[in-house]
Amino acid sequence: MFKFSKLALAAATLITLGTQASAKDVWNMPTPYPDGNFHTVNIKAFADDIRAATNGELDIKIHSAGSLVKHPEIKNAVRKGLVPIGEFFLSRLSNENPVFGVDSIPFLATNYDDAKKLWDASRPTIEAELEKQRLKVLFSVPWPPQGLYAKKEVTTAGDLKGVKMRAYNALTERLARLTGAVPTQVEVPDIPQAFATGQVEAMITSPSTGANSKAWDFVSNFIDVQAWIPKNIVVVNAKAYDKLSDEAKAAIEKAAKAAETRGWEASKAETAAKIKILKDNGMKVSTPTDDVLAALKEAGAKMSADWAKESGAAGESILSAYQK
Ligand code: PCA
Repeated sequence: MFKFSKLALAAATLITLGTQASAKDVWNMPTPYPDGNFHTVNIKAFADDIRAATNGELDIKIHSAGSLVKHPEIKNAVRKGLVPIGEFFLSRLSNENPVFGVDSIPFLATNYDDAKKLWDASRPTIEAELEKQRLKVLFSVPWPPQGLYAKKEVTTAGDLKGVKMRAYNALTERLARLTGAVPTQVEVPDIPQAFATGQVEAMITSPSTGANSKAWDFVSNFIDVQAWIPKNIVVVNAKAYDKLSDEAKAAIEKAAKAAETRGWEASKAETAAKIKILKDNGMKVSTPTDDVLAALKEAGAKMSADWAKESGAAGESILSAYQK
């Protein structure tokens, strides 16, 4: 009897140790985008840095392309502690709170300098809002500027009417509607299938996602609109973070800073490299006609006005910090 309880005690101790950071921690990390995508590559380097800095005590395993948790569920999975850490597309959360969507307002920030300014201006609010959900922001990395992919040529505003348009959040849905297109939500891994089955015939996304999806298999035109520069964000469950040793926390902080800097640089390099791949594979790459640009800008202006109304004082303070 005595022997047994001693054994039970030892087992209980082991189990307790297993949940503490001093033992080896394996963290499963869901991400939405494919292995070859530059965000995923950047996150793998982030995990490698942490593994090296902690001598393998904190081992982050990446599960890309929604393979462990589907994109729409990633934020809540981290929030609930089903996984300790995850990546998602920040402006997906604009339904919860418009401040999360500020980087996806058409034509507000369309080059990297402005996108960086907008991130600096919005980061404190976004961090505070996510902190309310016990989510700690580690880093955020932009996609290249968003452009229009279409099966048919789009040279006039009228060419967008009735077009079945892939959307990736509430804002792209709204933009599609405002230009007369018909939106459908499709996650990145499902893009080729959605085009192949005729569910969609156009989309607004980056040269990266176009090239990663082999867009030339299903569309011929890329119009380099440079309409906005949206971001992915990596967050950690605050409770899981708090349990870590000081050493592991420091390793995460350092790796996160490096990942943000590296990711922004990778994104800039990605833009021209992936446009070249689109061209090399026979796609027609063009700049928007005045008519198409005017239609998109008109829609963008409506969306900006709506956003300002919906986001209230929080939005106002982000915009005034951005415009400084
Ligand atoms: N690619 C992702 C988000 C923005 C982008 O460039 C997507 O198309 O869903």
